[in-house]
Amino acid sequence: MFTQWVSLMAAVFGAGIEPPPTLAGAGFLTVPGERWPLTWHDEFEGDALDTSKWTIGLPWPGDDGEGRHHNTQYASYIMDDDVAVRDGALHLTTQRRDVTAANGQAYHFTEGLITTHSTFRSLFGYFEIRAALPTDAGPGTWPAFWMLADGWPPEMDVIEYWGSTNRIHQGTATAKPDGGQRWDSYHTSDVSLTGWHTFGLEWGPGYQIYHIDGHITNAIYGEHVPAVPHYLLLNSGIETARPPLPGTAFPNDFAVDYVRVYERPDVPALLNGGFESPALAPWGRWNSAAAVDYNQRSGRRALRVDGREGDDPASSAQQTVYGLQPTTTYRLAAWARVSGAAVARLGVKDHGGDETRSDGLALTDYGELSLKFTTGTNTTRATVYCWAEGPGSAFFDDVALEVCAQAH
Ligand SMILES: [Ca+2]
Repeated sequence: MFTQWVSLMAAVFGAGIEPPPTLAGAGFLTVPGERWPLTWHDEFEGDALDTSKWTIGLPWPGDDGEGRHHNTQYASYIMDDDVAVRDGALHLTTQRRDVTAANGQAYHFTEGLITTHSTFRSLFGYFEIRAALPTDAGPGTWPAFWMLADGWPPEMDVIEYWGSTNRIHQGTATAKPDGGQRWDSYHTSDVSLTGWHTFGLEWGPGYQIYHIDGHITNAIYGEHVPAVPHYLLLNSGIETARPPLPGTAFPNDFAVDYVRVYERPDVPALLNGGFESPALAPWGRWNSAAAVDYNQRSGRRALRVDGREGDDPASSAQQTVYGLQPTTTYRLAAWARVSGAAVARLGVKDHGGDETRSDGLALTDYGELSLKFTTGTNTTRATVYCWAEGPGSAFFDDVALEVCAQAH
């Protein structure tokens, strides 16, 4: 079935089609797609794996000592002949067959696994594959597109699929400060995964946003988000815990039409500055702060914060921006308007310098507030906030942070 699909897709899209040089038009990114250049990709044309890009086998010894078997979670042994390029796609196969490792351990299933461990790593970016999962094969399959750094964790799973439960995972494992691992995961068995789909990850300073077909599935924010280069892995696999049944179809294919990596433009990672996300994230919310669908300056929503009223405390929204350059001056700007006698206040703190504010008075229509601040010599973050002083409400929209100049 997949061979037919792939042949059809290759006829339609393959045969030397160049990938888009940018992500222009991709509306799901936090930075306009025009600004994301294609930096690394494999379209899997031709009839052989491009060994300038990929290496077969684990980049660590594994429990067989030769990088051909991960650990006891896997029932499959990695074989070169489970990796093939044909009809415009990569095919990572699993097979039911008996093989014996050099250390004498016998396995009853095989898989394909390739990595860019020795050839390519990226810090941040947008990573996407277009792939067909073996959804018709039955229980036991465990294909994945994932990313690792040296050591574990971190691990990022752009797509991980278990045939036993038709379940997927997209998410990131990181080390907890006090030991152990933290997983920021999205799991579902409720999406149709038959045929071809794109699976993507946007990754920048302090955030990661996972996608299926351009729809956000999992957004992770915070200082724990990895900030070291990662390499790519693709594998078909067989799991030990829920092994194949007699009816599981072999061989089966994890087919990958392409792998594309776009470089994230080096701009501050202030996110959701237009407050278009109803959940406000990654803005933290204090008291009655909310994304509202009126009084917006652009798009569909604005932020509303309320000043102190009687016993009700003032509300505010704040966001910590990671990945800034130390000793660098930034300009923070926002558009604000007020109702009642409220004062709209835009501010920045925790950036290694004095807390700085800009107040907006009597803004019956939207006006711009702005300020400049300089990060400290060892500070790569800043916390930005919007709040209201006095009775009434303030509305904020189109908050923006940009680098001004290197301080001298
Ligand atoms: Ca807006």
